Amino acid sequence: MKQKIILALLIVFAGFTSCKDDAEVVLAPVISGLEDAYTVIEGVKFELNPTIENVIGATYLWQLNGVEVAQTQNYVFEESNPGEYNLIFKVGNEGGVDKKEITIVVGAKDMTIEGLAHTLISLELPDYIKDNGDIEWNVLETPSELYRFSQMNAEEAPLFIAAEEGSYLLEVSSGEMKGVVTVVVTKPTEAPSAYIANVFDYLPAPGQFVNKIPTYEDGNTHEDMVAKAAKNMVGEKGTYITLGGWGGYVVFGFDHTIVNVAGKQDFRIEGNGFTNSSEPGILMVSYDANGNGKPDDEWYEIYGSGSITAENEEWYQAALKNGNDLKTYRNFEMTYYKPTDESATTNYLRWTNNKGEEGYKAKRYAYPAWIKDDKISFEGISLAQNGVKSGAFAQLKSFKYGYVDNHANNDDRSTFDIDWAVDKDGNKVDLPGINFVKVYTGVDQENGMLGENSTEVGKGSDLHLLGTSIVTIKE
Ligand SMILES: [Ca+2]
Ligand SMILES: [Ca+2]
Ligand SMILES: [Ca+2]
Repeated sequence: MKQKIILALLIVFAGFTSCKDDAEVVLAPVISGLEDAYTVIEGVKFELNPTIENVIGATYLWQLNGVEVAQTQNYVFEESNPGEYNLIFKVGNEGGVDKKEITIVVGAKDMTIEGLAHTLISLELPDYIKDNGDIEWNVLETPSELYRFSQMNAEEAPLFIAAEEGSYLLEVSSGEMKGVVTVVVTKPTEAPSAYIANVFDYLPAPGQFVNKIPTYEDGNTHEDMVAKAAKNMVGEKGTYITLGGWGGYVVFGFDHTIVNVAGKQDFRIEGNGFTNSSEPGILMVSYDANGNGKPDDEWYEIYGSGSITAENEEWYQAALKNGNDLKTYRNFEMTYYKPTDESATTNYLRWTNNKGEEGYKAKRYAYPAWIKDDKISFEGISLAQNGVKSGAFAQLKSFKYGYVDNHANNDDRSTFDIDWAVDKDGNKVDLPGINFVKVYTGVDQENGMLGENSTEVGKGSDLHLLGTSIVTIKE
């Protein structure tokens, strides 16, 4: 019996030593079946099932962000905080150790943002992504094409707006991290008006119909005249007012944001233009970026066909022969002086401009009677002179597109695409929509009996609210 035990011990010992001697044959474990990176959704269990070769005598270790979390072959990952996680899996035995490092990105569950139709909606970035770089947005699915996703304010939050109710699905991503943002757009309790709702300011430059359309009455203040302009222009039955000569302007707005639908004209502004009676007014537009309901935000110019040059207009050669000044002055300034002598028959109303020119306007050009200042100055763009003599009269030729009072009211070219807007450096901008419009007379020209080129501005409307679909005009 004793011998047997000794023998057994010897065998065990021999076996032990032979194990030692055969160390090369105990192979180190090898991990496979794991990716370098995974993306998962917050709060969702995710099981990692690695395949291990050479498991004899193996021990397992999982570390999440440097902290041991398991000693099993499989590991179930679950995190409720979106972000990036570092997971290390180690398997070891006498033969050695294998190690796999994995990045797991936890994305947020779908996020919902609610807002009203015809109203700007700020898309606040989800917390898990807001400090990341390379943020990208995609519009996945929309119930209507009447919407705009705008990167205008992207550093803080992109802007979204829709003209129709429904759920608009967007995707936001930063590298591997992705989330779905659903914008739920509901109807406002009070239906917005499709037409101009407010006139904020009105200052015509001297002109034939100044003090007449609208009518000035003794004692009227500037505020009174702005209210009279509003009385004409606001609503479905809006009619026009005159802006007088070059630079005269009106500022008005809508009770909602007109959506800048991609590839579509967005709004119409009426005047009293018709063929050979075009008195183009330049448009500036803005949206209520600071949300105070007032037009005190950055203005953007609507780039029309003649905003840089009139060379592409059909009447260019005829106007050249007529002796017109066909330059576009991008930084034009003009000052009109209040007449001091109403009995004067000549040298009645003095004007100067920043081209070094000066002169007098005849008595039929009236200075706005409610303005007490002895001069008024305007600055902006001066378009090529479009009036061409024809017999005893002049034909006021139309620019191709992009101006008020330039084509008949029912012509599609009396409508505008907000995507024509450019910033002060001439760069295209991604406006989500507009709340406010400024129109000013764009041509400085007198046309004999017809008088000065003076823009008339009337009713304005939101094409999308009216259900009018006009594809963006190219020429
Ligand atoms: Ca548009
Ligand atoms: Ca504002
Ligand atoms: Ca007109």
